[in-house]
Amino acid sequence: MGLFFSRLYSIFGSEENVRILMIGLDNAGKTTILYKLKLGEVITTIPTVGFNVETVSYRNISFTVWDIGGQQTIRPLWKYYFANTKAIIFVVDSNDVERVGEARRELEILMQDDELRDAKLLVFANKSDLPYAMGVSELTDKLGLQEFRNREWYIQQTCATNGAGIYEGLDWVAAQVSKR
Ligand code: G3D
Ligand code: MG
Repeated sequence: MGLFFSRLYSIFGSEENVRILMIGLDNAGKTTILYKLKLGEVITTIPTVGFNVETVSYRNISFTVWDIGGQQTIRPLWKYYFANTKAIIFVVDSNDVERVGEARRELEILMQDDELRDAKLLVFANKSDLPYAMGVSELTDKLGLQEFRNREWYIQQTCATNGAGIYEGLDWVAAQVSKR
């Protein structure tokens, strides 16, 4: 069992249904990250056509993953996953200059959701190993992170394929949620 889950359990053990959501455009690297974490068995559910949800659970804590972007019709379903969300991990492909605007719009919509108002925001600037990957300051700017003034947020460079940066980011999440 991952250290991350044990830390969360020591913080939220007595609460019901604690959630961490990992979201981003398709191809950002979410599924790769999920398996890299080796948290346990990944369960894939398809609540409706075109909406795949991957979940790893440990006691009352679940780590839930799905793709966003270009699917307005299923957006109303998201809210079923928003209750008790402690943190959102937004994964972006640092190498995809063409879709960073789309990623920003999706992130803005997410951050406006009332259910998520207290959730911490961790951004994984993934695929940082690729030669033309945007750096943290460029992505901070392109994603408009400075505009989230009432939110605790942090951006971490990652490479999901070799695991670099993932635990540093999760440590930030665990430290933030323990401050509540
Ligand atoms: P998603 O779940 O967000 O849709 P995936 O994304 O985890 O399926 O990853 C999409 C593709 O990007 C995969 O390649 C995966 O190996 C690759 N990828 C993920 N993270 C990184 C990274 O940090 N660096 C590099 N170079 N590639 C990464 P394939 O070829 O399997 O589609
Ligand atoms: Mg995936």
